[in-house]
Amino acid sequence: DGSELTEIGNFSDANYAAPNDELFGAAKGKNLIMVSVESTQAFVMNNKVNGQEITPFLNDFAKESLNFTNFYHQTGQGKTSDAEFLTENSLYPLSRGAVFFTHSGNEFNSMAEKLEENGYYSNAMHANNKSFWNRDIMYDAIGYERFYDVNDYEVNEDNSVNWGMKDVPFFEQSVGLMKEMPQPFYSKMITLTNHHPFYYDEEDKMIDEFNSNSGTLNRYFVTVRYTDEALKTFVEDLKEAGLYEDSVIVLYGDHYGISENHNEAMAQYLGKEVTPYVSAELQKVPFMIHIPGVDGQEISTVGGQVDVRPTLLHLLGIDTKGDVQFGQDLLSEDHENFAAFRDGRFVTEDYVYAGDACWDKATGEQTDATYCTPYIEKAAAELNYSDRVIYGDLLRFYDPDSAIKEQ
Ligand code: GP9
Ligand code: MN
Repeated sequence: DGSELTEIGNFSDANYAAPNDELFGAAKGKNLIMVSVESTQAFVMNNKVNGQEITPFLNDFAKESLNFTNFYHQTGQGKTSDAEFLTENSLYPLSRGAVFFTHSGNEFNSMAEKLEENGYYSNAMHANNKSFWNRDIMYDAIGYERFYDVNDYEVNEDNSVNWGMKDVPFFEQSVGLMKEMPQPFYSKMITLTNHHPFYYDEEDKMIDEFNSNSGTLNRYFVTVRYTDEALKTFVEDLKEAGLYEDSVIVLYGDHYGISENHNEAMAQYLGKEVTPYVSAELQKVPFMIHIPGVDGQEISTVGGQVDVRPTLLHLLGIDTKGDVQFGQDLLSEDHENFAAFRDGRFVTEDYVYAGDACWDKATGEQTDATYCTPYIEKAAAELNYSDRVIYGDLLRFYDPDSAIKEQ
């Protein structure tokens, strides 16, 4: 009931990290373009395969952005949809199944809704069947005013590969749609080409495959490189359309592309054994925020997708105090270095908890379990409170003007 929300609201309020004075509102009034970059892990950045750069565009763009270099995905079985859920709501996804399917009738207090209250036209853009991941239903609960799905794009055999429309034409046509949108707008976009099994057209191959016993990993580099190029053309198109200077561009990797089934090939690529520690570190995904007129900066705070909502809203000058959320503004001085994975693993400033062991980040070796012990409870508490919000549909009791806000 409502009192359960009060208890959880108190937990959430105690967790609130006040905005950074300098950066609060640094992007006020700008369009927000957030791209969920399919299956892109952080290890490909500033890295090469066969001597060739894998993400030349991202590497450059990161330098002009607030670039978060210790940022982890926190998804479960709901994959892309879990990443969407995390970033919109600052709630964790579920330990089993996809919350997009199981709780699409719930009420939420999404970033999209908050932006609408602040005059934004909110929409999602993804050139796939609208019912994939139950998006057509869940997007109503999240509150997007419009979902530009496959039917809003011109998709044909020539501009498709693997799962569907290629990223380059997707971005190109999306900019065409953006030109017609009322401003400021919030567009959440989802790429598709760099998706397992990472099939590509020969004409889109810009670097050579890796050479290991995993065709999946071998091809992955080629499709990541393609998506990197697509992002480059996207930014060029935004400039041409006159939208670039008025828009904040946010890129995040949704989840891993290379599962542990490919550890042997991954070890060959990395040149080291994939221990539970390395495996956890491989869950880092890119996260960068480009704000016109704001200098690039590397931010090494440990965080995850649950932190995206408060971070972005604060940059846009919208406070999140009193909101029921489990993330913290990554730019806040009060942000705690912490990222809980959905499966109980976690990362702190100095330690990684994985494979039921505590690992010292300084050495990459196992260390005394007691260093991790206090955080085991913290991770469990956050996940548990978040689960209760979802299972009890507790946000139906949330009233932004109620006492919860004042506590
Ligand atoms: C499908 C796309 C892929 O529309 O978002 O989903 P995934 O398999 O990565 O969860
Ligand atoms: Mn995905």
